[in-house]
Amino acid sequence: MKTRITELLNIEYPVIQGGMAWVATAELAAAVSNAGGLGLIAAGGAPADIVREQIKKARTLTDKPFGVNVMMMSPYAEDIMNMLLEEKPAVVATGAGNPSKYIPSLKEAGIKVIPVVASVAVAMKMEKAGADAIVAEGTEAGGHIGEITTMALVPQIADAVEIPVIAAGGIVDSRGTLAAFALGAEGIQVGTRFICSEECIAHENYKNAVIKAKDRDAVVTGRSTKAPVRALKNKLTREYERLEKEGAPFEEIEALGIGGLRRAFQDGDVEMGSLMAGQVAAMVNKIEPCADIVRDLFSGIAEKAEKISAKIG
Ligand code: TUI
Repeated sequence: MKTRITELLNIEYPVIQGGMAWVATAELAAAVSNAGGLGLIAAGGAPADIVREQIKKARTLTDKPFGVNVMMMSPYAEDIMNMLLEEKPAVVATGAGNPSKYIPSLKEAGIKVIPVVASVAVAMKMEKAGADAIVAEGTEAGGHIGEITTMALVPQIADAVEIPVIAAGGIVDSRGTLAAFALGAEGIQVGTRFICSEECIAHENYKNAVIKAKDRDAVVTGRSTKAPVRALKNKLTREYERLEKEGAPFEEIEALGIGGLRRAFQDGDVEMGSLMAGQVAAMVNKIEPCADIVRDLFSGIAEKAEKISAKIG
């Protein structure tokens, strides 16, 4: 396949692995890059030296380009950006905030910058600030989310910017890939399906929870505190819902979530852990190697497009 994304990133398939905190380690990133996509190490809430170690580890596992996703709300975001200027990964992706002030120095270091956004206005701001591409992430995604669906967001962002657009949120198989291209994207970002890869080191309880999930199980909490997060329904999300309904103080609601990611991904606590996952969790049914996932995401899309074309005349 050849799109502006494969050309920009020097990769075989236009797929980026989502920057999932705790899940997206050096092992997963290297496996996705070795499979011909672009793997990302998620910095999440980790300090810069830990992220640097992950980059060094990934370099022992792959010769292919990979990136680092920086969560802009992290207290370590600035430290991490400074470390990245030294380590120079091929790509820096960002989420949950505005990376504008870091873009000039990243680009000067030869690093490609790809912000994840959930609105047209922010996409335009990122293009102006010098982003190389943009991930348009719909509300179907897991984790911290915006309000607009992938179906509505991707074409609006594709119309509003010149730089290539990567669609994210709700993409789990080659039907989603084809739909993303139909909406004007030139690449896809996939998170949830990679949780259930062999190379992902997340706890097996968490992987099994994704595999067991049904269509309505990936629920949103935190709307009342303006920090909506999509995760699989469990004791934690029910507790959240109760506190939100009672109008509990902001601090009490927030306190509930602290450590939730670690509890899920590291300890395998499927009751009080935050099992972040997208709406397509229901469509992930097995654990398989990243190479099989990447191949399947693009399998037969030309034939599928032809079938549709024949159907609609
Ligand atoms: O960032 C994500 N997904 C995430 S981050 C995360 S860690 C976290 N954990 C608990 C609570 C909150 C965060 C888990 N999942 N996706 C990308 C994304 N970025 N979606 C929306 C945005 C975004 C939001 C605001 C990007 C930019 C922005 O503001 C830009 C501006 O101009 O201020």
